[in-house]
Amino acid sequence: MKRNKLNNKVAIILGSNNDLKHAKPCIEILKLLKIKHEVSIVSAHRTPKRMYKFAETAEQKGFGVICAFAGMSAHLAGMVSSITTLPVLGVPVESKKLKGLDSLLSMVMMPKGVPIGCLAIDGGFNAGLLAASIIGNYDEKVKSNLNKWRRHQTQSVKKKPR
Ligand code: RP5
Repeated sequence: MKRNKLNNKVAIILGSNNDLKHAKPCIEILKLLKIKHEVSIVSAHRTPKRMYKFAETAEQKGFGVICAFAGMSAHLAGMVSSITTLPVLGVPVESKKLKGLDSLLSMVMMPKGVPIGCLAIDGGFNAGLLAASIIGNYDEKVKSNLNKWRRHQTQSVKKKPR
């Protein structure tokens, strides 16, 4: 697919409106690092045609990374990755009955050939940081913001507990 601009936007897709609260930490760090992002609800099983269209057009819309939040039988990240070669970061959402173990196993055990990067259960903050690392490879401003954030984190760790 022909790229006509720098793909420096992050797409955050949610399997359900109920996943929004789990994606908040991801949105927070992307905002802090000044990374362009768009959030939308894209369900693999409830809106399969929307999911297909989203994945098929994500690259030409300028996205460089997709962060997919889903819970339970969480096939969203894998399905989207089967349609695009953009990096897809799956965030397993904590579910009520199995506490997110169902979501985690649905994502992390992708069969050979169609990979996703799987974060921890409710690992949205790290998904945002990882998205920044990927985009920082070709966007100097993002790289510099990420390095600054890392330095600040290191400096904020006290030597003595209180
Ligand atoms: C998935 O099923 C969503 O990602 C959500 O985490 C889970 C439950 O969805 P709701 O019934 O809460 O909309 O599709």
